[in-house]
Amino acid sequence: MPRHAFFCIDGHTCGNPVRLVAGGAPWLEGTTMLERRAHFLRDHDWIRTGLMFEPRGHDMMSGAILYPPTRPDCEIGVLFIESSGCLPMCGHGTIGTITLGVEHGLIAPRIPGRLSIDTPAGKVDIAYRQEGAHVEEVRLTNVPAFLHAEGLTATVEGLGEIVVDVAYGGNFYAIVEPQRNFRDMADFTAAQLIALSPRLRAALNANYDFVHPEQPQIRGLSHILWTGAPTRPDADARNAVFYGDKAIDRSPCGTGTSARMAQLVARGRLKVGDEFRHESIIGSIFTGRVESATTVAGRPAIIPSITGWARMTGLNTIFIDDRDPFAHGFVV
Ligand code: PYC
Repeated sequence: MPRHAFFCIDGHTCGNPVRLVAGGAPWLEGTTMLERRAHFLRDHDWIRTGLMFEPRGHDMMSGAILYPPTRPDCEIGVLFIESSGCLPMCGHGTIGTITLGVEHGLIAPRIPGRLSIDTPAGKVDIAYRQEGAHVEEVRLTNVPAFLHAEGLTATVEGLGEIVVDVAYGGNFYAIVEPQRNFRDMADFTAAQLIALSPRLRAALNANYDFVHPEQPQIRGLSHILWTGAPTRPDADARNAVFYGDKAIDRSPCGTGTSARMAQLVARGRLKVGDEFRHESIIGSIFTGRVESATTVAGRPAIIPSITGWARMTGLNTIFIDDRDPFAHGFVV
């Protein structure tokens, strides 16, 4: 059959899309989700590009595929698929996946409202609040987050010299705080941030190494987190997270908020037990919390949690037809 069908549940988490693939995904080999991710990227990446890019998706498209877990302490395995690749971990993707998966009976926790998921980045604990048929809120307790490097510099055409800290929260983030050549994300349009971000990311990746000290398969700076003052009285800070080639996260970014909290703890601006309410570019909020302190390869780290909500937008049977010249998607 030249036509492949994928049964998807579409939704969004605080504004950023989540396409949960509920049927049609391939079997993957591997004893960890990181190994399965490598198999998917090697042999099946056309499914990601076909479902994420135009004409079936768009620049911001993001989703997940459910698998049996590879570890006994998790109920379900999750492979994240995005326009940017297969992220080790995705916060908004997790909140959307749990919401859509539980509401449709694809995820059945042993204890109502609680489960653990097996992600390429590691085990992530979930607590969710369900009212009737609907999941109202999801809290994820993330993999350890840590400040990886401080005060890295890069020269960015259009901005000049920029100094960043790089922190890990499931992906590596360059965090751009107020400085001589950057005041606040509010001074830029989304299009301007999309133009500047790849230059900053390329300059940092060219000059520095970003490798997880315990999981060397997780490497490379993928995301830029531009900071700003909140516009909502109930938020502590605002951010615009750039990912992929043209995407600005519409949600407050779960792994980005985790990385930001790790950086703020390392800098003495947050402590264990503190909450951090992060506002997105469109005004939606994730509530972060510094749950506890830990270490990663001997360096200080935190266990962050992120709370947010998601809503379903529709059921979507998507065809990828081998005869279609745009079967595997395109980027303009
Ligand atoms: O919520 O972790 C996140 C995320 C990463 C990229 C887009 N969203």
